Amino acid sequence: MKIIEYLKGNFLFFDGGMGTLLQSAGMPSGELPERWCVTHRETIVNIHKEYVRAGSNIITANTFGANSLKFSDSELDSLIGAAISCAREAVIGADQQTWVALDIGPTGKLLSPLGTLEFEDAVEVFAKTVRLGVKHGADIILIETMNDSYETKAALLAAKENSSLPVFVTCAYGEDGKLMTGADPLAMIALLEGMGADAIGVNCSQGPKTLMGVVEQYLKYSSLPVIVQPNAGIPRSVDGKTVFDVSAEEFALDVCQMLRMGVRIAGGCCGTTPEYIGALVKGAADLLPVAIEEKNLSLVSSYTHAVSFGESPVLIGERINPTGKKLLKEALRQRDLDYILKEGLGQEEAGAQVLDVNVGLPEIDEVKMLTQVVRELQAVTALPLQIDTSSPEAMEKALRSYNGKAMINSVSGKPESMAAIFPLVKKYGGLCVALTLDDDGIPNTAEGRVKIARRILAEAEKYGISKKDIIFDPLAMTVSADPMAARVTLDALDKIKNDLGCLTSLGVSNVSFGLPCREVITGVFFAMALERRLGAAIMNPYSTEMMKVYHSYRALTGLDENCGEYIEFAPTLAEAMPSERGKSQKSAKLAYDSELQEAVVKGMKDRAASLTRSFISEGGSPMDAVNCHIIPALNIVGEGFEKKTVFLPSLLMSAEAAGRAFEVVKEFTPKGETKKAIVVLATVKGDIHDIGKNIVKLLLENYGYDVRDLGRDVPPQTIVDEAVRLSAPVVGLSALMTTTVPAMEETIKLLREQAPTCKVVVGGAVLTASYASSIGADAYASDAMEAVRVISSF
Ligand code: B1M
Repeated sequence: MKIIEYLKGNFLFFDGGMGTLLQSAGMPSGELPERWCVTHRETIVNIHKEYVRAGSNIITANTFGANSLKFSDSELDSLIGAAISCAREAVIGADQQTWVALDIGPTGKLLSPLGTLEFEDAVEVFAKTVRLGVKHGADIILIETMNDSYETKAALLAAKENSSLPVFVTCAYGEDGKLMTGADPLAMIALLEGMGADAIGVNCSQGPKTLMGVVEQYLKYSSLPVIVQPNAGIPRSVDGKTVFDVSAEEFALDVCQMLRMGVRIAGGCCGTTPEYIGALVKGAADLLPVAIEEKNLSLVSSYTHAVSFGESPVLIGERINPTGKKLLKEALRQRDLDYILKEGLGQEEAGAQVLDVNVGLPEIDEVKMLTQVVRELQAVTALPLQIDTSSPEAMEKALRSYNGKAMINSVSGKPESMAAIFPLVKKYGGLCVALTLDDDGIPNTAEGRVKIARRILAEAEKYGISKKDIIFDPLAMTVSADPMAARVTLDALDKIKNDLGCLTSLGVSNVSFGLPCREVITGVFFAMALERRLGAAIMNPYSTEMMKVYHSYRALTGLDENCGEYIEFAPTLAEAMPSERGKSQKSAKLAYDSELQEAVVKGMKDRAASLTRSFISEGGSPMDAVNCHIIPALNIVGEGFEKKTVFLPSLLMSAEAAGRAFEVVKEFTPKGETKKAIVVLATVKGDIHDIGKNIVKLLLENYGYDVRDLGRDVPPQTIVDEAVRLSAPVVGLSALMTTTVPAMEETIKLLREQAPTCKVVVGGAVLTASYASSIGADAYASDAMEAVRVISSF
């Protein structure tokens, strides 16, 4: 029986951990486990057999790290072939139905712009593994332990483009219930369901109890079979051995509870053994699978979160669209991306929940520009994007690069439009805006528009696109040209909602074209549309009239609990009492002391560099740019990161923006003339923070020191060797994390043994003077200037 058929009426059991068992079988640390499929075939087959005996239906081939970044093409071929044949051999004669899964884990590299691996290169890395999995006869593909939404998308895309096998996807969530790069469960559900995964869920992470909250969310929001494969608790190191806290019985009890709640596929991850899977299968013997319900959620998502349509109206910022916007047109011609990013961030601050992105101008290469703008925007804002283009080629490229499930603007009732856009919706996922117009134009009756909507729905169904992923725009026409225009659109909204049971969206601003005081008419039209349960409005979030309507509507319809958001919004209005207006100005001013600080916090690289240049050109000192703007900005993101309001991607983007600003500071800081002593400088082993160290370097050079910068993550012995080789009188060490201070201590110990005359100065946010002396440093410097003073005093 095909696995998807089997799943309809049964639980499926995966196997458990492989790594722990290989270690107990004597695999030395540092060895790539996939090689054991060839070098220790019998061991691998026996482990698989034990899982088969324990009751596993799915045997996971030992291919977790089998990718072309680690192995040559020919070795990859033979390892994947061997791994699948080991699993295949093990399932011969099994009592239960079994399938062999090609296992795909993360590449271990961050994708650009956070890291160095380009999205399309990641797709190709996964594609090679998938093609070999298909060649060697895998039954299903398991993409697992994913901790970044973008990489997960690359892997799923590769699986879909290179095979027709069922694809299961599981992600590893942290204690905060999010992926390492910030995605919450709903964001992943939107992305993975949109792209057509067959089953989704969680693996690895911590023990089953800690994962309960994440599992509940999967069960509540996903319409697919949910998978759970937890670790046997959190790994700890005892006497050099990794141990896990959750016993097989406890594990089975908790995972069986998840099966009762609705989980369909279960197994184990790190620390689990055949004993755990045996206990789980036994515990589930009397349980019946819970029926899987269609949740009918209309979702779009970004790399952090999803926006759900239907309950509360969604505001889609319309400002990134060159129509009628001179400055934006000019910015597009000049490729001034900062202008566009600012427009995006401004709308986010003003309250938009999704950003429309349209860069269509006849004189620019739209395919290239749209993809670039999407990639840059999604690096600085967490808002989902609505990709708005009439070019199917530009749409496809942008959807491919998009990190989430996008809104697709748009398809129409024209056959060629549906033929071009629906395959993209099916392949990449998306909430598709459908315009009620066709080859005969826009009907001037509500019935005519609804007729087109029906046709669009029927055609979408042929592609396997469900109506929850279509949102109709019955088109707001200009009331000054046709007095009945607004009426017809509003009637069409009603009918689409009530007769077809579909969502609606409107670009509301067009209604007032050609009239004075447009915002007044647009605002009232918006209110009338909301009353007809408009699902989303493409609108100007800077418009006070529109925001007044939006907040009042939510307060009046019970969508704004205790009118909390309205109360927060009211003081920003001109009609607010003078005392309240004061408050509004304060809140409108936001938390940033300067534009440069804001640019670094928001990760706007070019802008951070150009603002630093202006700051210094206008008389500010380079070190003031660092101390008064760049460092405070990094402190803001650092605090946010600690409080979990800022995620790793934003932290990286801010660090990059700080780096670019710092490059400008360097340009304006001439090196000192006289060569003083050599200073060997490094960030210690395990620590990749180097912004502070680079500032120390800059100032030391400025004061004439001959700095030999060894970079970051530098092993203790390398630092010592260099100090000895250069007979350096001073070594400077930087460490930013509590976990890397021991490496600093270790370096100092080695220096004392091998370069006893060398003085050591240490610094970094986690250190204090007393701690520095406790680890044997000669001196501590709280900042770069202090480092210069201390070194001069040696
Ligand atoms: Co990370 N990070 N980070 N980070 N990061 C911190 C340090 C953290 C405090 C954030 C937080 O949680 N609040 C936290 C450490 C917690 C702890 O251990 N107490 C942290 C973490 C946890 C992490 C990761 C583990 C996150 C993850 O992956 N889950 C990861 C670690 C990777 C690793 O190192 N193995 C990570 C990664 C990163 C980025 C890559 C994204 C980026 C670094 C980019 C880069 O450096 N190229 C980054 C950043 C930017 C930060 C924060 C926000 C800012 C650090 C910074 O550059 N400050 C930071 C939070 C914070 O500090 N507010 C944070 C500005 C810099 C000028 O200050 O380096 O202190 P600082 O240098 C000062 C002084 O300390 C002194 O002079 C400098 C100038 O005045 N000084 C010296 C420094 N070295 C000196 C040496 C001297 C003398 C003076 O003599 C030789």
